[in-house]
Amino acid sequence: MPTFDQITDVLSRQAIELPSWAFGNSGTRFKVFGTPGTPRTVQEKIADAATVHRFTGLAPTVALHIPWDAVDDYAALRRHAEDQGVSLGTINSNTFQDDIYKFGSLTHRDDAVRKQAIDHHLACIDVMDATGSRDLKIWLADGTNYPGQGDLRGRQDRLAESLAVIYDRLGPEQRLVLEYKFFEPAFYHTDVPDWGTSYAQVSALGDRAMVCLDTGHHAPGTNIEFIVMQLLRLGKLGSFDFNSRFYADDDLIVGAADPFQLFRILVEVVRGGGMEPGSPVAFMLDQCHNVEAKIPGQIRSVLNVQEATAKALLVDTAALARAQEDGDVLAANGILMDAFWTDVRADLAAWRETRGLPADPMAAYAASGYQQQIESERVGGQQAGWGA
Ligand code: PSV
Ligand code: MN
Ligand code: MN
Repeated sequence: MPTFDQITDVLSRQAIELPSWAFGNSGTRFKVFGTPGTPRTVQEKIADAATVHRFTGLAPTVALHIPWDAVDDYAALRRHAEDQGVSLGTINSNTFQDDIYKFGSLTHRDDAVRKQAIDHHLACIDVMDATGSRDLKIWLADGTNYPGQGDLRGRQDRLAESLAVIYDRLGPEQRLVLEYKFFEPAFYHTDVPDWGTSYAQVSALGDRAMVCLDTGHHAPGTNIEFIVMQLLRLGKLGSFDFNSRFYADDDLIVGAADPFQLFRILVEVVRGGGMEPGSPVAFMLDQCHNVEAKIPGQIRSVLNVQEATAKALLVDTAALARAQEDGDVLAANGILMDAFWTDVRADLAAWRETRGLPADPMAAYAASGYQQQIESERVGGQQAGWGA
């Protein structure tokens, strides 16, 4: 097994993007609980995200959601982020909350609605130009509830046409990532339900269109690490939305529900070159903190990813390859499990200190007074955007 010192180079390159919406109030269709200290503006969301980065060194960028985070002056917002020590990251489009999109957006049979949805994405690329963002992330709520409600084939063809217009507008350094989700809000069919559909659509566009894999967007029992392997093998894994789930798209803290699954995913990321310098894979969180404190929730999340990554890097790959070649099933499985069961927490804590970071970022945040300060300064925080 490699020593901890042998994996710190890779660990020091790790960057996990935070979603602005994780800092807003969120909930379910039953109730949105207000949390003291919740940001009132996008500037305050960025300040909270920058706080997570200050305590962990793991989260140098913040994803925005348009129009939830819309401002008049994106160049000024970019400067605000940089002043706080972070950059603006992925721009997320939103064609799922307006009445006009009731029957679809980029797939809509009415050209006028489709044009409005396309124009929204073009406006998002204008935002990216001003913020310096590389990625446009598209998740669509498009789908139908009843067999016969829509022409599945026609919707897929229109999706391809709409995406081509959007892709054409990207700058040479910009990318489009298309996220899939097997159901919800549509319950019969979803227009981008799985990695294969996303892969087919982005492959038709070009090199700078890739798949976004949200860990919460699969049917129970799906072997997600297999999908990770396949997309890396095909050179089309653009980004992760990390979260964890017990039932559906729960958006809980990554690594909370199934740390072993997170480890297995990261083993395939490492195996497929996803942690190497210049890798196209972007790591993001897509979570909501409905009942727990938001900033510590994000700190815990990025630490969970770091811990699982360390374990994945500790796999003795030479011994594993030998055991696989020998057909030694139990030895091979044992080698993987040895890495998973290795407790890396003390090594990570000591290593953080050598980098000028707190050994225990959760405790350091709790002792910092930041939470008390925002709770006294901020009154009337924002909702994340849905769940009311
Ligand atoms: C909806 O399922 C969703 O959670 C997708 O995962 C998106 O990434 C996110 O919303 C933000 O649009
Ligand atoms: Mn997502
Ligand atoms: Mn989701």
